[in-house]
Amino acid sequence: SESPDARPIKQRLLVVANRLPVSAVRRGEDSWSLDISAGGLVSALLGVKEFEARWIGWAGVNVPDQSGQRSLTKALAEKRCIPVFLDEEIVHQYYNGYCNNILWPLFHYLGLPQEDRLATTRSFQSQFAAYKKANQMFADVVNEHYLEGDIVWCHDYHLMFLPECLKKHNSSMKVGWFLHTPFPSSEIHRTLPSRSELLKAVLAADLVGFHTYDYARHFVSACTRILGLEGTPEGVEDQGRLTRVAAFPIGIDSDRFIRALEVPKVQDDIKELKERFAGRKVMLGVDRLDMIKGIPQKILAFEKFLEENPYWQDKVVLLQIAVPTRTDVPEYQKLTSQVHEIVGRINGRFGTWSMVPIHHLDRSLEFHALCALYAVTDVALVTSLRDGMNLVSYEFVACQGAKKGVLILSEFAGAAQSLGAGAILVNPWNITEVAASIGQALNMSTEDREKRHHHNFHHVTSHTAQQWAETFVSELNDTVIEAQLRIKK
Ligand code: ADQ
Repeated sequence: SESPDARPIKQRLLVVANRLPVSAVRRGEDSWSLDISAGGLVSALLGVKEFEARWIGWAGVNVPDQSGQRSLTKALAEKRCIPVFLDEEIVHQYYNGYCNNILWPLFHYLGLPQEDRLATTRSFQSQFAAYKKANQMFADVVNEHYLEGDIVWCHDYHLMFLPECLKKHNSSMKVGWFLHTPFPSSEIHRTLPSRSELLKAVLAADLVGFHTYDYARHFVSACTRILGLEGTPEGVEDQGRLTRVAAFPIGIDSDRFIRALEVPKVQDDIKELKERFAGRKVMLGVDRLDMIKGIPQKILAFEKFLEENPYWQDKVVLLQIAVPTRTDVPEYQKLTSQVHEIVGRINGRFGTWSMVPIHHLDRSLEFHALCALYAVTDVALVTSLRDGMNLVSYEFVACQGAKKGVLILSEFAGAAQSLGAGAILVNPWNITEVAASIGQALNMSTEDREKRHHHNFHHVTSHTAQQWAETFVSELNDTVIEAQLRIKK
């Protein structure tokens, strides 16, 4: 779609995220296989038709040699992806260290164990230095590929420094930043030694977006209380310059899920699953195996429900699918064995020779298999302790056109603000309450289920990922134009 003089016809959108939407695996000296991940962000941006999107990010591999870097860059160019090369030491300090050991738990209100907390305090400065250095490396790649008029959209907690790096180099660049996790209360944020630097760096953007109004409000409070700036209904003002701050709740590509249910293989899977679990209600949990997802709490609540409701003991099954993440980190290994231990105990306690109450899989499911599972589920259990949005709840609703099952949803997931009226909202820390809500869901009248489902289905199909991306990008365009008009006046 480029004109003969090589200037793009459509406005270009440079999407900068820590990870590219493809994973590269080296097959030979100069040969690469590229695995495209069809995540929410990818399909969201495929739907943004009036912009030509390019991706900038890390491909997830260490490529120390020049020739490998050249061949990977070439292979990725065909997918409209531009790599940022990070070496092992940077990945260790920036990604594993500052991003995942400090920002991730903090933004989700999770404390670290005492010994980790002390170790983290000691390594804080070097990790923060690596974080800034990595952000500058992303900025260098953006600057190299930027053409005047491009829009630059930075994503997530990995790249909070990026807006400042970009604006320092070129103050007329249109820069937006979106956070996929919660932004915590300012009282939590102010415990970060680098609290002010991070806030100032984000404020360099023209538009700053969050999933919910609450996260946006927390961010504005942090800027007013920690930096002493002025919060306005529009955003944050610093000596006459406004950074617009707003909520842009993400969605999913709901059509993709609805269409998948028509695929013959999916229909076969649905039939098979229905036969396998005939006579039992199916409950489902689908999560990355992360502390924030509240998986042990969910399983303990299910145990309590079985304990208090002997009638249901052989009439309900919980399928918990947990994709392992960060398997090299001791905390995550501990979580895995904890979950295995609880599942084993409950299955030993309530199982028989012919059935067990919990099927737990430590793996990722392929898209079509996941859709079939969503479709046969009677009750979905999303019990995140904190979650920016939680797309699993949206995907479940999209696949429930026939069944109209019930969603039990944590009040600490961003999704509670959009699907709250249709779901049963719970406090995931309160196992008694979650157990009671399982009973309520299983016994719910058809009329009530349908009413709740329609509410949620309408929301999920009318607030899609494509609309989310379009709204953010066009607001970013408008924000910049308004700011220019203000300066002219
Ligand atoms: P995540 O924490 O990854 O995302 P979520 O929003 O639920 O959480 O998205 C997970 C995605 O992975 C879903 O598309 C789901 O289908 C898929 N997935 C999860 N488990 C799977 C399994 N076992 N097999 C196959 N697929 C699986 C972060 C934030 C969220 C925010 C999103 C988007 O933490 O709060 O909603 O980004 O902004």
